[in-house]
Amino acid sequence: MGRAVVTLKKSSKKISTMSSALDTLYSSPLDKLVDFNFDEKVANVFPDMINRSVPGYATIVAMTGILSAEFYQPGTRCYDLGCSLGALALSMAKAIKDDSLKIIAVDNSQAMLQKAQTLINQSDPVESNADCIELICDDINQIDVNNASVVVMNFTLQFIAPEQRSKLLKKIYHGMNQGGILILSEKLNYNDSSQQQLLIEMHHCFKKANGYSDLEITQKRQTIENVLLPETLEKHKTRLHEAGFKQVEQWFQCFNFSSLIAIK
Ligand code: GEK
Repeated sequence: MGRAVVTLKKSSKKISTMSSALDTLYSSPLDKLVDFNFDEKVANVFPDMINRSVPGYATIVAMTGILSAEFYQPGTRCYDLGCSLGALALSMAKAIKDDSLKIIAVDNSQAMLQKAQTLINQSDPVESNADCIELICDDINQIDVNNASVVVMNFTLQFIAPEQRSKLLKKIYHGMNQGGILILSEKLNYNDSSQQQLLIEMHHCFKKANGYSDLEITQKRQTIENVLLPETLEKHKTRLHEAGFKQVEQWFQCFNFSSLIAIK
């Protein structure tokens, strides 16, 4: 099996710096706040950004390896949808012991995938088993999902237009084998306003404890609120059942960040 391939459907663009840096993107007052997007600047600081912003991120990455090894069925595929730098794909590749393992990792940000490819190339081929990862640059609404026993969407569905979410989950369900698992992690919303406010405050405490200033927290919130659209836990559970999943369980929550498993 060859090295992982980046199938870039759009024109390829070179990343100037590949090292993971400290996220200071919102540390100075910005004249104009534009909607958050996963460009080269974000890709360059992404590991720092997600670890300091998403409570429990490292735990979810590690547990995804454990769950995927448990639910993987030999001869099937694993998918990491909205893979960013491929952290979940790498966690699965390391945990699943099968020479015929194939992991399809999809993202529509070229900047993210260029950096993911570099990280894969830099990883130890024996220990990481990263050769089994195929990177695809595409919209997850457009790709086919086939013969899957493990599908991961780690904080990706929240960026998909709400009216497209059911269709996407139904497609995933139909592309999975019986007994397969979908691991879905999302930021949550609450219908009760005091609960919503409390959970948001706790999340902001977490970010401040990780070194983000009030200015950084406010500017990031203003740029992301039009593109990251969280929903309630109940909404996610209902939609997963409607897609056909027979068992849906919340296995993790830290503040307003949660992860669910859905079994076909
Ligand atoms: C991780 N899972 O490290 N098609 C493909 N990719 C998309 C789409 C789409 N329609 N919309 C957004 N993305 C990763 C973290 S980040 C979450 C996932 C966050 C991609 C987008 O380019 C980005 O890389 C990813 O989804 C969301 O666990 O930053 O909060």
